[in-house]
Amino acid sequence: MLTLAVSKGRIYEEALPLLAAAGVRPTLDPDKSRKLIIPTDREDMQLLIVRATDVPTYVEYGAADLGIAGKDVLLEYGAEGLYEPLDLKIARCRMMTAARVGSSPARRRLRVATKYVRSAHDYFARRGIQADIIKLYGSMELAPLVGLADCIVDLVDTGNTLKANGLEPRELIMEVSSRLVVNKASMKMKHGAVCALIEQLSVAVGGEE
Ligand code: PRT
Ligand code: MG
Repeated sequence: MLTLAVSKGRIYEEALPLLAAAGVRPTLDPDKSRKLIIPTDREDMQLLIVRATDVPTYVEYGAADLGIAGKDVLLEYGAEGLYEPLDLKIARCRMMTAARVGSSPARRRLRVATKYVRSAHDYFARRGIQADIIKLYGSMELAPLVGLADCIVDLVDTGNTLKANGLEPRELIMEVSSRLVVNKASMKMKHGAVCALIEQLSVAVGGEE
């Protein structure tokens, strides 16, 4: 049995066609069912519905053989304990800094609010900028409006969320997409099945990997 951990929402929606091309079709809709273990029409494969940020945990500990997670999540988690064999090129967005429209650079030590503490820290350190990183769990856009921070680091897709809150994107930190991750022991113990799936997904993505 192969188990794949995936989050509901945009990653799940965009992964469905790729999984279907690899012959994996869920037999339940996780939005209509309360079940967290979703069978598929492949008897040797099931899906686990978990929070996006929990995907690496399930895979590293072997509770799932495989997973699909955003590069943003993998960098925060520290993915040394996982293989990352394939860029699925789905759920794409950009990790960016953003600040109030027209605001000038802070004259004191920069304060940055984000849920991406590690990526933000690395980004400002690489650029030689001293910054205090303030960890938030959501509604980051609020922080610059109420003086909690000078800027934020967040994911941007259409830019509508920033705009609606009087913020503008500033610097691009990285392009983000979702990756297939594999448990290290599963890669050895279930080598044939895991590699066959990687190959099928790779063809579906249309990449040369
Ligand atoms: O939402 P929930 O709290 O359940 O969990 P989650 O936010 O971790 O999951 P989900 O499904 O929202 O995001 C899963 C993954 O999708 C992320 O880890 C990213 O890799 C990827 N992704 C792609 C995005 C976006 N695009 C995105 N736009 N994740 C979040 N957003 C958010 C962004 O944080 C901001 O709040 O959408 C808003 C910006 O969108 P625009 O279009 O207004 O710019
Ligand atoms: Mg979300």
